Amino acid sequence: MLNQKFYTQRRQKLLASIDNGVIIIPSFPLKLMSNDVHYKYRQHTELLYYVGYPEPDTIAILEKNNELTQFLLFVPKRDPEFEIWNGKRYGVDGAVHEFNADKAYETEEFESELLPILKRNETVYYMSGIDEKIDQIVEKTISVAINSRDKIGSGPINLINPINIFHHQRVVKTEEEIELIEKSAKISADAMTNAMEVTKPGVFEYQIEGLINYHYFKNGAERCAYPAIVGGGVNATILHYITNQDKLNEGELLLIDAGAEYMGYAADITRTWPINGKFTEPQKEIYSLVLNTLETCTKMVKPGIQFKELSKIAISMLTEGLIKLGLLTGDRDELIENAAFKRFYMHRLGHWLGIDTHDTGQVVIDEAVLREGHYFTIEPGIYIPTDEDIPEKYRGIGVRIEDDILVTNDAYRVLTKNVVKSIDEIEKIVGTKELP
Ligand SMILES: [Mn+2]
Repeated sequence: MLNQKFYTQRRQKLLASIDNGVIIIPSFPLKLMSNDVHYKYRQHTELLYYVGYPEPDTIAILEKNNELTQFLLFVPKRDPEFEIWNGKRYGVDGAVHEFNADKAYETEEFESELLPILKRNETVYYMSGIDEKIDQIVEKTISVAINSRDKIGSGPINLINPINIFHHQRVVKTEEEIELIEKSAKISADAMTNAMEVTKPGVFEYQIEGLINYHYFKNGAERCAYPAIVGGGVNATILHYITNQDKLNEGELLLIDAGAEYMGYAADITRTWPINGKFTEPQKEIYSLVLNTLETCTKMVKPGIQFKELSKIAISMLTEGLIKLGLLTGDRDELIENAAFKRFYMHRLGHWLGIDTHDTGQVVIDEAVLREGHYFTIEPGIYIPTDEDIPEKYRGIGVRIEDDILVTNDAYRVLTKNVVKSIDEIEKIVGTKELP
C-alpha cells in the first residue's frame, strides 16, 4: 500500500476531470483455482489505483455534485472466525481510518445506500464486467432510481463507462509511480541476467522459470506480472508459450519474456540468447536485425513524437531485413503495403506499461503523441515458421528483444538496460553459472 496522500491526490484528479455524478468502482471477485482453493488475490486495477484496498467484495463510490463531494467505501465486515483462517480484515473502521473514506459501510449495505445516492445524481460512471454480483445490484438500483425520476424530478439520465477517463489519467506516470516502476524493472532485469547465466543445454525451461520466480520473490515482488514465457528452440516462435516444459537443446536459442509485479507495478522484458552461449551465423543475422530495430526505435523516443512513427520505422527495417535474408521477396513498399511482414512479425511494436502489463488500452498507443511520464515497451521480434519454403537454416528461429522505456522531459530512459543485449555481452555471460 502506498502513502494515503497519493490515493487522495488520484481521486481528486479524477473528480476534477469529470462532470457532476457518481463513480462506482468495484473490486475483482475471488477466483477458484481448484475445488475450494482460490488463486492468490489481486485487486482490480482501478480500485488498486484509486484506493489501494486489498480485499475482495469491496466497492468505492466517489460522488461529486453541487451539494457534496464524498468518498465512500463498502467493505467486508470484521469476522473473528474468518480472520482466524485468513487474516485480519480492515473492516469499516479500517476503511475510514486507514483508507480515508468519508464514510464506510459493510458490503451488504451497498444496495440500500446506493439508491438515495443515485436518486440525487444525473450521471453514473460505472464499468461493468468486473464482478457480476455488483453489476446486478448496480443495474437493478439504476432502474429503480430512473423510475423515481417521474416522482421526484431527479435521478440518473446518463450511464457512462469511465474506462476512458481512468486510462487517460493513469497513462502518465507520477513521481511516486516512477520509483515503483524503476524497482520492478530492476528486479525483473536482474532475474533475466540470472536466467542468462545459468542457461546450458540440458537445463529445462521450467527450471529457469523457477529461478526467475525465486529472484522476484526474494526481492519483494508480490507476483509475476504475467506468466513467464520460457521458450527454447521452436517454442520461441510461439508468442504466448507458457507451458515451459521442454529441455533446452544445443545449438538453439532461448527466448524469455518475463516481468515482476512490484507494489502493483509491472515490468515486461524479453531477451533471446543462444543456449550454448554462442550464436550461429543464421541466428546472428536474425538477432542483429531485431536488435538494430529496437535500438533505432528507442533512439527516436522523445516528447512530441508519435508512437506510430516508431512502429512505421520498425516495419520498414524488419521488412527490408527480411528481404535481404531472402525470407521475403518483392518490392519493399509493396510488401509493407500488403503487410507481408506479418508472416514473421505479427504483433505491435509495444504497449503501455503500468499497473496492468498491457495497461491503459483505451489510449491507443499508435495514436498517441509521447509525453513525459509515458511508460511503454518497445519489442520488435521475428518468428520464422518451419515451413518448407523457408531456407532450412532459418526455420524455427524466434527472436524478440523488449525493453521498458520511460519518456523524460527531453528524451527517454531505458529502465531495463541493465540486462545485456549485444551479441558480445550475451556470449560472455551465458552459461557462466550453475543452476542453484
Ligand atoms: Mn510486452
